[in-house]
Amino acid sequence: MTRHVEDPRKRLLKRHPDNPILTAFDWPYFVTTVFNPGAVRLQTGETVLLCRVEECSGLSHLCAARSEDGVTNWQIDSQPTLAPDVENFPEEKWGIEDPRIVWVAELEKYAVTYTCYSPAGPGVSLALTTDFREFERIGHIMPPEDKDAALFPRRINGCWALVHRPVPSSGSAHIWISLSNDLHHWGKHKILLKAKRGPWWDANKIGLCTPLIETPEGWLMIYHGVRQTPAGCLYRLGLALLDLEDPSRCLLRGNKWIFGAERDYERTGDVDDVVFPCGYTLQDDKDTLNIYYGAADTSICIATGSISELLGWLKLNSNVQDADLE
Ligand code: BMA
Repeated sequence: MTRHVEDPRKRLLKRHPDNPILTAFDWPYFVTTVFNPGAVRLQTGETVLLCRVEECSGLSHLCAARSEDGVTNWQIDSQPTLAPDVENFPEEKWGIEDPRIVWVAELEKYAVTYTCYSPAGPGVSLALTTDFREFERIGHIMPPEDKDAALFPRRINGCWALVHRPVPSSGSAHIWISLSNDLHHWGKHKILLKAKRGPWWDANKIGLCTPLIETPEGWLMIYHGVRQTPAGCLYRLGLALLDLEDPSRCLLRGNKWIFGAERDYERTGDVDDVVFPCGYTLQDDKDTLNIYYGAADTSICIATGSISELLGWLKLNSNVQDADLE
């Protein structure tokens, strides 16, 4: 179908023509689906994706895929790169999912936050690595039900900070921020962004997508909203801007979603109508983002966007009251 009027969001995120860039058919061992990858660009310029891989059991592990240009010629590990370690970490009994990766200069390590899943429910775990071959597990840092977590890349006012999404036994699932002195013990829990109510695209349940993007104007946050409909859930993406020195303060919140399932590979799959980014890399111009996302819980895709355009759009399409509006 073709629209007669131009989309006022002007396609802020542009899909790569080669999407999906990775599917289960590319894997060197037999898997069901690959999706929701964390992403990072190494000093060498190489892109590493830590992909969520679902096995035929239904359980997931993480597997690294490496590429020089971040789009083609992926070298995929011949076996799981980070598999559940159930003996030492029983919270991983039902698998590990949806990693977010951040380079932490102070530690000279990458911090990988991921969902640990067990009969107790999904929680948040943290592991550190330098090379995506060996991992040092910090372990289970947020108990169930909690997911969609990323660490900030540096301490803020002396504390490590984590964005995450606990699910209460009743009511809406908001995005929270928590602080720590040592990465193990977390406190000062505070709601950062509330799920709205009623017909809003980001009503009832929201969650962080990629790690926060540091800009001179604040931390740019891409988050997902889960719209419940009689036909199922619609996962869509929106933007918010957090204060640089106090990221629990939301400065701007977009009043429309900017990206949703539209192409066949996003609309149809194991879970229809899902776009779910967990990672981004920055191109050499320091403005263009490669956003890596899972499509329909089945494959891996890229969309590109300009940080300055995203910020420009956010300024025109939000107001301060929206940041708090339920
Ligand atoms: C969320 C997460 C994601 C998944 C999405 C859609 O709750 O579990 O891993 O992509 O649901 O199924």
